[in-house]
Amino acid sequence: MISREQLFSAHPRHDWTDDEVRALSEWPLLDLVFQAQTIHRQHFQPGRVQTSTLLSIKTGACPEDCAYCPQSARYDTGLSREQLMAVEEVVERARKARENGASRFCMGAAWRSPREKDFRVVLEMVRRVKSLGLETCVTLGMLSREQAQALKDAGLDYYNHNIDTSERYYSKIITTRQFADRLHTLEHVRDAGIHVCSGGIIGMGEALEDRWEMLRTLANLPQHPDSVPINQLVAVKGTPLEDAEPVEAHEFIRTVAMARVMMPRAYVRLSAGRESMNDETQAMCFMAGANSIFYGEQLLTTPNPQCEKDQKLLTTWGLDIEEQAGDSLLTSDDAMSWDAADDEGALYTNAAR
Ligand code: SAM
Ligand code: DTB
Ligand code: SF4
Repeated sequence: MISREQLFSAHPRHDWTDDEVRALSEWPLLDLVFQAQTIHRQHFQPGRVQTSTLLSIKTGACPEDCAYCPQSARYDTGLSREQLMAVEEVVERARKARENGASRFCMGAAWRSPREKDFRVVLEMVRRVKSLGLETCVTLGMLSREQAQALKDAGLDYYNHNIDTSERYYSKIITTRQFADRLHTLEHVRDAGIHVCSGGIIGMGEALEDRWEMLRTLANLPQHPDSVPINQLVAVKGTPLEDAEPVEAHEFIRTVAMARVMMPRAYVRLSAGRESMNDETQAMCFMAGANSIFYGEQLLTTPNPQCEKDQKLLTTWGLDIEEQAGDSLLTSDDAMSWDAADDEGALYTNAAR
């Protein structure tokens, strides 16, 4: 019998078992959300949301066959392919994102892995965006150890590389690379000392168990990702997943709550798919421990809510944009002292912050 104490400890763990994750997946939803919020408050100042703005620096014509992706060259999604953007244009877009209140600027490229010539341009983008005082993130596909180190040396803060789904469902979604390739790139990024951003997509026809297994893989990595994007599939016409069944709100909320419980010190990001979510669902996700969003009217190639709409959403629910990147994450000393204190005391003291 798996106890409440066993599942809902605030201490980060890397040894989640199948049975424990199944127990979380069957836990009464509102109690799970309550537990996730309680754990959230033991590690973060409540009510703060981190914001990242995305820019597609190289769009379309990707050689990979990811079934969800409008940028694969194999599917006719009507997307016009574009060359790698010029550094100055990227810097200008980053400046605008900063003016709008984003703290991190995330540059995405439709590559299997970066070629040397392009990679040098990206290094310059990272240096320039960093010099604006923004945190930097890139997602460029698979990386070698040397490339990860070069990005670190250029000042990169985060690398996004999603495992997307469970290992067993992976081959139904992507055949041009292996699940293990994803884990190798994550290892290179981690070893270079870059913050890892890794999550996945819900709503690709996967079984519920695939979602839980995906979270278990992330939580059992040697270090939890610092940032965990939970994407709801944006079903794009022309992709093999264009007719995928939409995800029900309660399933998405449960996935967010489980990510929070299993990776208590990660920023859990409400990522793609917010255009098709109502405000109440998003609020419930924040209640379940989500504390990050993509902010700006465009994801990579598909729409995201307008900034004004998101500002209203956050104000309505009493949430603030995190001012300094990372400043709502309590130090681990603080977090441990909450944990060491009597449970109820810890909850109320921390909630008053
Ligand atoms: N090419 C690089 C790669 O695959 O790692 C970087 C860009 S890729 C578009 C980044 C991530 O976006 C994917 O791993 C996937 O999780 C997410 N993504 C792509 N298309 C999506 C869609 N239609 N709905 C939800 N998430 C999507
Ligand atoms: C992530 O997990 N989601 C973002 C980002 N990382 C790169 C991408 C979402 C893409 C949605 C489809 C599109 O706009 O092309
Ligand atoms: Fe290419 Fe990335 Fe899209 Fe896959 S997800 S097709 S690798 S851009």
